[in-house]
Amino acid sequence: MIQKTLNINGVENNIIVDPEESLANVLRGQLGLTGTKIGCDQAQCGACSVIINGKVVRSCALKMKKVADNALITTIEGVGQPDNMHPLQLAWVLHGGAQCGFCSPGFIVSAKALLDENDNPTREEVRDWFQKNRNACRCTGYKPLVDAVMDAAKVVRGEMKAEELLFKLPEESSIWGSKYPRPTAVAKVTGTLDYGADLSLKMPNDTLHCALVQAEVSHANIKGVDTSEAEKMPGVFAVLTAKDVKGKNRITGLITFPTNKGDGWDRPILCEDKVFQYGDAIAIVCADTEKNARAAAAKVKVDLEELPAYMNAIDAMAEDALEIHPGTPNVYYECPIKKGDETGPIFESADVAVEGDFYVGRQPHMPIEPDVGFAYFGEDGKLMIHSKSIGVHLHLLMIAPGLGLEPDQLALVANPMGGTFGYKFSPTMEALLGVAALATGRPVVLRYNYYQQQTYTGKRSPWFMNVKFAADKDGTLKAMESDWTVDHGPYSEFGDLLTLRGVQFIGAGYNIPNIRGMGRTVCTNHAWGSAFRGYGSPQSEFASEVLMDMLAEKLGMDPLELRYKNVYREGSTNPTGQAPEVYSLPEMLDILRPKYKAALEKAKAGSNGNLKKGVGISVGVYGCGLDGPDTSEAWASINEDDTVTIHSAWEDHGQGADIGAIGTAHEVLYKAGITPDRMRFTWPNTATTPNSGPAGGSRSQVMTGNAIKDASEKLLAAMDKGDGTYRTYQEMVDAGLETKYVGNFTANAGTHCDAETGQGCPFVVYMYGVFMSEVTVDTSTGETTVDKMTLVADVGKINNKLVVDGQMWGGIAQGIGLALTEDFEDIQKHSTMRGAGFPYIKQIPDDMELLYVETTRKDGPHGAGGTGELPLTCPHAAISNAIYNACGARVAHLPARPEKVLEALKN
Ligand code: MCN
Ligand code: FES
Ligand code: FES
Repeated sequence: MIQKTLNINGVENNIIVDPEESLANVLRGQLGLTGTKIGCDQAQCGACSVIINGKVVRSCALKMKKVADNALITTIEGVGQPDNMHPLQLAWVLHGGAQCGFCSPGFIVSAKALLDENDNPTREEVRDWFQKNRNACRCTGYKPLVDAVMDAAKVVRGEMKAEELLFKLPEESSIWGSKYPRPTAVAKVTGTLDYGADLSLKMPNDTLHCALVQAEVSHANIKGVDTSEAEKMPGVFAVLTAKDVKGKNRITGLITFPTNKGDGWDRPILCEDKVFQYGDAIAIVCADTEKNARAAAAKVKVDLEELPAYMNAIDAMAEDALEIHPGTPNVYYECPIKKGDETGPIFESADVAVEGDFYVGRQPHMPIEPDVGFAYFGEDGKLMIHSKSIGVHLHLLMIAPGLGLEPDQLALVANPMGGTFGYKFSPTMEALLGVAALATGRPVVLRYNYYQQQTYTGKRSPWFMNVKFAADKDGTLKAMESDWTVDHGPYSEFGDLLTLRGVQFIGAGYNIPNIRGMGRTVCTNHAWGSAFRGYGSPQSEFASEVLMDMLAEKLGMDPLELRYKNVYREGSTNPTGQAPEVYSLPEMLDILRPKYKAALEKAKAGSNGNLKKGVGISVGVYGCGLDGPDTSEAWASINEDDTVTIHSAWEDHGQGADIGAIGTAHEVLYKAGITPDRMRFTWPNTATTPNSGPAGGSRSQVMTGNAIKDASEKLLAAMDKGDGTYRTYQEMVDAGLETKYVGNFTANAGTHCDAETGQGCPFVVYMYGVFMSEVTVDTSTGETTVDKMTLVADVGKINNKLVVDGQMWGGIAQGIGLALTEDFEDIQKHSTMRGAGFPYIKQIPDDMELLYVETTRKDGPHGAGGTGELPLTCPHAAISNAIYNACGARVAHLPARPEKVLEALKN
């Protein structure tokens, strides 16, 4: 141990520290300054940025022995406090810079150092700064962060008053459609919002820290587990294996279709006799500190008999491949699509036909916050599990039997989260925490490091697709044939639902009267497939959108005009035979057309030597909801202090459940004079909040929004005195009226798709987008730069413009990553953010244009549709099409890394 004297945020601290400990851990663990976050813990994300003697430093990578005595350190807490915010923090709130907010303290600290050095930076200098300091954001697409720095700089220079950075309430009282900042924004930008790892540092002293013993091979039989050495390690309280699990020791996918050949009970909590994928948990060590737990975990000996590992669907489908789950074929689910007439004869007589093979890869979610959770027993003896769950009620039912608990013996709570992008639609560590708490009777904490985040959470499932179009010579689509194979990793949960997305979204956006096709889900030994923003649409639509361009070329037609001819209009049906609820695509293409023509001209003029410029477009469509008659519940109550609480389990990954709930309710309740600052929301907790369903499938604004609207309308009606005035809480009580109202919604027009034909009305509301990408390809290196992205979007009426803009920018940025760099194919190489191709600021264009067509959705609250997944439906197809337009390289196998572009150029 060494003693250090540090000046932190103007206060001298004399502290005793381990010289090998990181500054980030000392700030957070010893000094309680949890505003400094730890994301990657590998100097790659900037979440831990602090200023030391005027320089930005990533404190996770700085050992205490290297910190100079008397160093002047500024953390986010020293930049500004909630009641005295720095202009950067004000600007972050105003521009919606904090979505999940996990990166915000690091960015703001970094920007503070920039402005201290240069109070008049250009936008490019701001971008260079964040690039140099490795500040990474997964939610915002960076643009609003640069906007915020530019505004804050004006205040620092004295050209703008700080008050101008405060949101002004619109005069007409309604905040619907406005840029009202989300209620959690101030806590996020000041580092005062506690995320899972922050909360776990504040747990009681008898809390145990867990570490996992994980498989380091992808497929094996387990012959024995020897925990004896680990049990003797310092600080160890217990080493738990499958035999310590009281229940079924399985997590179930719950909603498997009857045609699924498995039983849905294929995912162990702790592996018993087999390892199914790299990283599978075999044992849990519970100890006094995380360090001791991890050291002991390394001493557990696992005797394995390695088996052939099937690392992709094609290998797992081979004749001689072993069944990964003995008794269940590796191809365990198939779903056909049959719409209209047989397509064979149509293809034979068609004027034109095109065919292509496509692949969209294993995109990793890469939230900045790695997975984290804790568990303990509540006063009533209930096992409480806090995590990043985005489906608390769903996950409770998925894990309870495995733990041997009745559902009412367990409660799941969602912590504030640093992004999930869908990986938390699957339970990750919840059941492991449950096992540890049940076996030890103590509070337990489990934190994944970034390596575990990458290697042992679900990933986007790779799809291999073959699609064909038949068309008339005027470009009218006549038929489609499709075949798709989904590599879902070893666990079946939601795999069939994902595969069904191929039925629903290959060819979406176009009226294709006749379709035949077949999709299949394949069990493999690579990372298990979990939901990822877009959920099947980025795979499905990549195929049909690149094929549309191939068809346009064959017909000698412009790609935009070919799409214009075929998009949904009155009388059209989508691939599942459902009439679209709105027909906005023609209008959206009309809006894009002049911009597209100008972009083509600009590209032609701008190409120079090896630097070829090109323009590509694509259409994106996705549904809002869980297939069929999706349902949600929410409550509205008036409180003693005359504030209103909206109770729901709308989980907030970072997308904005807080403002989603409040904005939707306020549009009803402002009539009673309730201002948004007098409205509260709830953090999801199965014991105290209603079952609003998971925050996936871009369903919450529509489903939970409708339930909130219903509850709010009932509350408003009860408050209404009938003379234009409204009751207070006390007047409600005096009048004998309830103060809490239950709201419900069921999407009654929704029907499940037929198992034989895929026909049905799976969603009552859809989102529509038209993407345009402008790129430069360096034909000497194969490197692609995205210069500009444009999105014309119809997500119905907009609840909160700040949120929706932010969703679009952030989703497009993930689409650029999907198109060009992101992958998790190579378990070791792709186990870090940088290794997996995380897009930093310079990879994302500053020029991103958003245009909206707000068509009222009759089934959405106040006309709103969903939004979260639209921006990641198909931006990558526009980029691939732009690469072709630039240089003639058709890359249909993503990501389009330079070597693939060069290879395609040769062909
Ligand atoms: N919204 C709006 N107006 C509309 C539609 C939506 O203002 N017409 C707002 C909503 O109020 C909400 C947000 O947009 O704040 C997204 O709403 P919705 O589309 O209903 O989606 P969910 O709330 O169900 O969120 C999930 C969705 C999904 S499925 C993924 S994955 C995803 C996403 O949202 N993960 C995200 N966006 C994300 N954003 C961040 N920052 N982090 C994630 O992990
Ligand atoms: Fe330190 Fe990522 S750079 S946590
Ligand atoms: Fe930047 Fe979520 S707001 S990572």
